[in-house]
Amino acid sequence: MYTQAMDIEPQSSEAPDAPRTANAQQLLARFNARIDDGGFIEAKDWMPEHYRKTLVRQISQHAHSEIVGMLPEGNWVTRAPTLKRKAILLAKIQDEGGHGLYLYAAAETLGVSRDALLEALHSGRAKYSSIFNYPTLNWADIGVVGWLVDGAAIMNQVPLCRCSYAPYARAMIRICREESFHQRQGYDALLTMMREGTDAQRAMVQDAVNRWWWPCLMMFGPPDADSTHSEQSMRWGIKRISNDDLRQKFVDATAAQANVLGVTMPDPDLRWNEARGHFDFGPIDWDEFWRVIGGDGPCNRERLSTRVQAWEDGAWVRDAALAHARKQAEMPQRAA
Ligand code: FAQ
Repeated sequence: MYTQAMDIEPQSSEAPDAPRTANAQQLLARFNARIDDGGFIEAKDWMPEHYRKTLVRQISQHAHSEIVGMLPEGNWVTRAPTLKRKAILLAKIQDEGGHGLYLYAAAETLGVSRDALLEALHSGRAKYSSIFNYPTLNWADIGVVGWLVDGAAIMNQVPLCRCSYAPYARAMIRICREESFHQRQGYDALLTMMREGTDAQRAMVQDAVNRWWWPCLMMFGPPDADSTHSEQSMRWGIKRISNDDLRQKFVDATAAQANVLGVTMPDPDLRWNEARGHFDFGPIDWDEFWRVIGGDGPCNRERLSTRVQAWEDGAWVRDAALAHARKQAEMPQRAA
């Protein structure tokens, strides 16, 4: 059920991945040379079909993650503790919606329609980030989503600003700037609770960290040895840093921030390893990860049904926009 074999027509029957003609060989050689030089591929350039499908899969999953990612935070708009926090949260959620739009637009440059992408999400064929299948139980969860979830997202997304597919790379530049604000506002909210809050509020922060830490480490994807797409995506310059290396960078960065905050990560094995120059950390429960991305996480069904409901509720807007476009198209004919 949860696979993403996008049903996309090949771009050109004359240019399959395994080049059969001299012309196709030339196109592939030019594409490979540009990738090897660290150059960018634009939407109008020839590309192997597998490269295009890989990008559609990754970019659309990323777009879906942004819009599904609005849901756990949306629950807290009416319950934010102050006007300032409410205004920040509203702005952040709006940014995530914007990120979804940039990314759907980037995916569309690869010749797939937004309707097809959304249909794949709504039918359960498309994936979105595992992290958004966990619930936000208290206000500290919103701070932790900013600090750790956005923090993990930035770690993964900064290298994507150099992705070989230029429309994706360009979208990522703006997204990363905004994610950096998101991470800071989360950390700031937690710092306020830890420094100015009550013991009960400090306990809420620790509880939220305990629940989110391991799922955040899973955001980077399976270990390199079990990653289906990494090798090819790295060869093509879509991914620049491997899942495990990004996870390690994230652990190193956040372990130090946890000390300043005064919280403890729920991992007895987390400690600095002088010889490696990195933090060691304990084993990740990969069974949980595969269960969640297979559709059986704590909130998968709720998240998907909320998105489907939003799509159905918006039908009248799409109908009205189409009716308006038809009317506009008929106008010159009427005048004639
Ligand atoms: N969740 O071979 P790999 C955000 C799947 S945005 C679900 O290693 P790949 C902003 C993977 O698709 C967060 N599925 O895959 C925000 C594949 O299955 P498939 C989203 C996952 O593509 C913050 C299979 O496992 N960011 O948070 C996950 O080379 C706060 C094998 O894996 C992006 O999407 C996962 N965590 O590497 C919004 C960044 N990991 O497709 C609101 C762009 C793996 O064959 C509030 N994406 N899978 O059926 C990427 O960098 C990559 O796609 C990875 C996975 C690193 C996620």
